[in-house]
This record gives sequence, C-alpha cells and structure tokens, in this order.
Amino acid sequence: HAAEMERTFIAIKPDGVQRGLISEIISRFERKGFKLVAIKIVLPSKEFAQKHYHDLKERPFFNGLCDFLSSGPVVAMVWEGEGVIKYGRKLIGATDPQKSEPGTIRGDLAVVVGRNIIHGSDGPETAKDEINLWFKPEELVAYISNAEKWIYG
Ligand code: DGT
Ligand code: DGI
Repeated sequence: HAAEMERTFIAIKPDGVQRGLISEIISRFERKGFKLVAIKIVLPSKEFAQKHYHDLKERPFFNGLCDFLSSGPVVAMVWEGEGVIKYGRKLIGATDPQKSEPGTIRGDLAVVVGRNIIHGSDGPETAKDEINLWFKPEELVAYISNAEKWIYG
C-alpha cells in the first residue's frame, strides 16, 4: 500500500492547547489508524502565521486570525496514511463549529469559527506546502508501525 500513502499537516491551535485538548485530538487521529511522523510545540511569530495563512490575506479576519495563531503555543504535526488529507478534514469537521457534525473534532469540542481549535491541510498541494513551511525534512520520521498490517491488511 506504500504507493497510496500520503501526508498531511495538522496543527492544534493556541485555543486547543490552552484548553487541554492535545491528547484528545492526537488520540482521534491515532485510533483511526493514521501514523504520526512529525510533532513539535512551537510559538509561531506573526510573520510566520501570515505565511501559513497567505491564501486568506484578502479576508477581513486575516489580521485577527494571524494574531490569534501567534498568540500561544501551537502543536504542529504531520500525519501519514491512506487518504489522510481528505479523511483528516472529515475528522476535523466543517470550518464553522456551528456547522460541524457531532462526532467531529470541531463539532464535539468547539463553538465559534474564530476559535475552532485545529487546522488541517485542505488538499495535496497545501499539504506539501504546509509540511515544508512548518518542518525541516529531517524532522519527518519514516518508520514501519507494527499495527500497519492489521490496519491495511
Ligand atoms: P481578537 O481575538 O481580539 O482579534 O478578536 P476576535 O475574537 O473577534 O478574533 P477573530 O480572530 O475572530 O477575528 C479577528 C477580527 O476579524 C475581528 O476584529 C473581527 C474580524 N472578523 C472576524 N470574522 C469576520 C467576518 O466574518 N467578517 C468580517 N468582516 N470581519 C470578521
Ligand atoms: O481550513 P479551515 O480552517 O477549515 O478553513 P479556512 O482555510 O477557510 O479558514 C482558515 C481559518 O480562518 C479557519 O480555521 C478559521 C478562520 N476563519 C475562516 N472563516 C472565517 C474565519 N474566522 C473568522 N473570524 N470568520 C470567518 O468567516
């Protein structure tokens, strides 16, 4: 199944960290069967936040969003697995927690769009760009998990 393996960038934002939701969020990805290949806690600068959200620079909430992302520690991660980019978004739920289904991370754990606790890459191109922005190549760890043969058969 190595050919179908993909990687996505997932970040627990300052609200998720401050609310003590790190383990809750990690465990949802882990129990699903996805593999953690990079993780660190960082305090992004405002300039870094602007790079991360560059696609949103014309939006009225861009400045507040970048202030928010740089306001506290962020847990930056790379998760690997078949379909992890698209299914990661499904685990996360809709951008606006009022519209996220129960059972999703935002649906279960957040209330407003400006404090939606988690970020996940929205496609293969952004996944690649965001992984490169947040991580050096040597911070990504490739390894065989013994669970894989039970997850993928
Ligand atoms: P803060 O955290 O002190 O920057 O204030 P919040 O809690 O309102 O932060 P946030 O990130 O929700 O919004 C930042 C700014 O962006 C806020 O001053 C209001 C503006 N904003 C947020 N959402 C929208 C929106 O949907 N439309 C417009 N026009 N402005 C918005
Ligand atoms: O990929 P998502 O995080 O689900 O959504 P996105 O890339 O469209 O937006 C990035 C972040 O910007 C989102 O997690 C929260 C914030 N955001 C998006 N739309 C709005 C917003 N924040 C405010 N305050 N108002 C919005 O309409």
